[in-house]
Amino acid sequence: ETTTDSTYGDSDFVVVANRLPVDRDPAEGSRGWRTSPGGLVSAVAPVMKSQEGAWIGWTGVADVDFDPFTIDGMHLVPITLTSEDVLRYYEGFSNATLWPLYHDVIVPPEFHRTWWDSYVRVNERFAAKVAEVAAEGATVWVHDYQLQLVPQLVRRMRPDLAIGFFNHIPFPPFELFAQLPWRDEILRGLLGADLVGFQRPTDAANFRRAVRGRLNFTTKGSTVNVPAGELLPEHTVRAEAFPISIDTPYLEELARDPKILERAQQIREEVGNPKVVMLGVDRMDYTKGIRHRLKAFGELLAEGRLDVEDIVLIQIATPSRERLEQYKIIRHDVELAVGRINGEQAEVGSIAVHYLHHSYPRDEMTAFFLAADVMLVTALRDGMNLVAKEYVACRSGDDGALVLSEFTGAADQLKAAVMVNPHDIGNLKSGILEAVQMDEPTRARRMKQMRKKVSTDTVSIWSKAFLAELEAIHTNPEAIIPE
Ligand code: GDG
Repeated sequence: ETTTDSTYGDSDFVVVANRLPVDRDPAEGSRGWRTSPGGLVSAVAPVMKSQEGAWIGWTGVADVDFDPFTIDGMHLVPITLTSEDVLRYYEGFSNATLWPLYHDVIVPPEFHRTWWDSYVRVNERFAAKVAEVAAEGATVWVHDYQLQLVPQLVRRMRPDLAIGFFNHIPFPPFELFAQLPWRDEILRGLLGADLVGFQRPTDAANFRRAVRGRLNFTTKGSTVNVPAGELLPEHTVRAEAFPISIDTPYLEELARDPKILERAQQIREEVGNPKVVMLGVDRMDYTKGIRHRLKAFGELLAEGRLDVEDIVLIQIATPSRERLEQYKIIRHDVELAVGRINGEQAEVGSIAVHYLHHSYPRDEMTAFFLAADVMLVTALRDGMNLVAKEYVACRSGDDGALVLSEFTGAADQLKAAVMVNPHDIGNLKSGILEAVQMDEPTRARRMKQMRKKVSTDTVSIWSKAFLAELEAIHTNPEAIIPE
C-alpha cells in the first residue's frame, strides 16, 4: 500500500540514523537533552539549518515516547524503541549479527530469526516516519548498518524522494556476506537508494559483487543496473566510495587553545615525564586490536627493547555495548593483559600501561592527543577510524608519529603513517619501535604530509560531495536511464 496521495511533510532534508545526536542530560531530569557532538552532527547541521531539515532517530532511552523537539537549531524526530527492540534489533541483529559479519567475522556472528524480524519491524518504523516528515521531492540521507532496509521501504511509499545511504562500517567480501540468511533482502533494501556510499573503494566493490552474485544484476563501474520490478521501471543505482573525515578546523582550533596545551603538559607530568608517551583511544571493541597492541608492547618491554623508565602507554578504552557477551570478553581480556604487563614490567613509580575505561570531554581528549608522541591505531578491521585523523589534525607542530593498521579506511589516506598488520605481532612490534625511534626530521616530513590530507579533506567536504552527487543523480534523468 502506498501513501503517495497523503499529505507530505515539510522537511526538505531528512537525516535518518539509529541515534539522534543527543543524550539525556541528567542535570535536567527527564525533559532535558544535551547534544552529543560528533563528526556527523557538525557535517550535516549546517545543511539542516539552511534548509527545513529534520533528523530521525532513537533517543537512547527505551520504552518512552518523546515528541519531536528542536535543539541547537536542529529539528529532532524521536523513534521509540521498546526494551525488546533494543535486545533484538539493536544489540542482537545490528551488533551481534551485522557488526561481526561486516568486520571479517573477528568473532562469530549470531543468526537468529527473532532478531531479523525485529530488525525488519524497526526499519519499517523508521521508514514510515521518513514518509511522514519528508516534503515532496525532499532529500533523505540514511546512515549505517542498523537501517539497511530503510531505502527500499521509503522508496515504496515515496518514489518522489532522493534517497542516499552511507555505510560507516566495512562492507564484507562476498563469501562472508553470503553467510547471512537475509543477504538478498539486505541488498534489495540498499538498492532502494539512488546513491549508496561506502568508506573505501573495496567496500563499494564488495557490495557490487554481492549484487551481481546474488541478484544477477549487471554493474558497470560504480553503476548498478536494476531491472524493472513491481514498483520501479528499469533504473540505475550508484555505489561508490566517499571516505568520511573529521571537523579539522574545529580540532585545529582546540589544539591551539592555551588551556588545552597546558593540560597536555600536565598529563605528561602526571604519567611521570617519560621520554615517550604512547596513546591508544578506542571504543572497547574487539575490532580495534587493543589486545594485539598490548601483546606487542608487553613483549617489547619483556625483551628489553623498550624500557619502562622511558616509555608509557596510555590506553583509553571507552565503555561500549557492555551488555553483549563478546564485549564482556574483550574487556576481560584487555584488563587481564594490562594487569599482567604492569605486574611483570612496571616498577613503583613507573607504570607501563595507564588504562582508562571511561569517556572524556572533547577538550580532555584533545589534550591526550597533544600529550602523545606516538599514536597507536591497530584495528583488525575498521570502516575509517576517525581517531587516526584526529591525532594528525591536533599535531600542529608537525611532530608525533602514527602507527596505523592497514585494515582501516584511514590507511588509504594517511599513507605516511607507519603501516602495520596487527595480526602479525612481529610486524606490530617493529612498527612501534620504528615510530618510537623515528628521528625528528622524518617525523616532521611524514606528519606534514598527513596533516595536509586531513586539512584539505574535512567532514563538511565529505557531506557536500555526497549530497551533490545524490542531487545530480536524482535530478539528471540521464543518470537514471539505463545504458
Ligand atoms: C564508526 C566506524 C568510522 C572515543 N572515545 C571518546 C570519544 N571518542 C570519539 C573519537 C572518534 C569517535 O569517538 C570514534 O570514531 P572511530 O572512527 O574511531 O570509530 P567508531 O566509533 O567505531 O565509528 C568507524 C566511524 O563510524 C565514522 O564513519 O570511522 O570505522 O566503526 O571521533 O574521538 N570522544 C570523546 N570522549 C571519548 O571518551 N569526546
